[in-house]
Amino acid sequence: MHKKFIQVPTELVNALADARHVLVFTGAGVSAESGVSTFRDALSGLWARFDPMQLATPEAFLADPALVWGWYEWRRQLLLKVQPNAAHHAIVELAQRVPKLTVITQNVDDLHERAGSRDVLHLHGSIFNPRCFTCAQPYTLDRAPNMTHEQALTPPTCRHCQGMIRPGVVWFGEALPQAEMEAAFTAAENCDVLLSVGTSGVVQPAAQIPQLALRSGAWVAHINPDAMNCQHPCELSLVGAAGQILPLLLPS
Ligand code: BV8
Ligand code: ZN
Repeated sequence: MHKKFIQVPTELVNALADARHVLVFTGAGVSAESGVSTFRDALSGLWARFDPMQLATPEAFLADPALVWGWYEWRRQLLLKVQPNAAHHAIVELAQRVPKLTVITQNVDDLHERAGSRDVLHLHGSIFNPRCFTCAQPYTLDRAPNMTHEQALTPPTCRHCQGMIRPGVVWFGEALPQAEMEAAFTAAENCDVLLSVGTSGVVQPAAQIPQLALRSGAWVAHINPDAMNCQHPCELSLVGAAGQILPLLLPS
């Protein structure tokens, strides 16, 4: 297969070279080349009959704690077996070449941190930080779940109040963490370039971040195998995989 040459628009090359503050906003697509299925990919096995929107809710957890806890433990176990990919590493490299870089992610994995990114803002929490559903006390997961196949798994109980332990993620219908939200919106208002990497831009309120950056005068580049329809003169769509495109954007 001939290697597709991706032409990086000069405006973006120049904007990155002059940028004081770059914001990288990521979704599930940034982890796709690590082998992590994106959020909208069909769920597998036990959960195949569900839409993630139905399972990633407090109601679904209360209705069937083992079904939902099992799904997260299965995902956590898979995450323990994968590595950050070229996209995560390019973001770490970019941070060395610009005065200030902020990473904001919708993902609940820790691949940015494992690649070396620092102070990553998790708008939707982390699959590695469970807490008590009742008293919100953090719970320490002592090891990888020994799941050989997709299965329902009874959640542990809280050592403080015997409540059920839940994943430390933001479910649909739940508020995003206030501090991370505010920091993300402030970064969007103050950045010179926002790279939106691997997100379908469907989930609110996170999806407002690229729009806020555009309105504040930043360049916004969407990096996604799906072309994004750009409405604004400073909005670009770079069509391709994050692991291929991000290394091309690194200022010399
Ligand atoms: C809230 C954690 C209020 C769980 C997640 C306005 C209008 C309509 C609805 C709403 C609205 N405001 C709020 C809502 C409701 C809802 C919502 O947005 N619904 C949508 C779906 C219509 N929002 C909420 O409920 C939010 N809460 O608003 O609360 C409130 C306020 C006060 C008090 C109480 C309540 C909470 C939303 C958070 C939900 N939790 N995750 C978990 O992970 O299990 S969101 C979930 O979707 C993931 O975090 C995921 O990251 C996120 C977004 O999806 P993407 O990251 O974009 O992933 P997706 O699969 O969609 O796309 C992947 C993309 O990658 C694709 O475009 C693909 O082409 C691309 N790609 C593939 N390969 C590559 C690639 N790109 C680059 N390189 C590749 N190799
Ligand atoms: Zn508790």
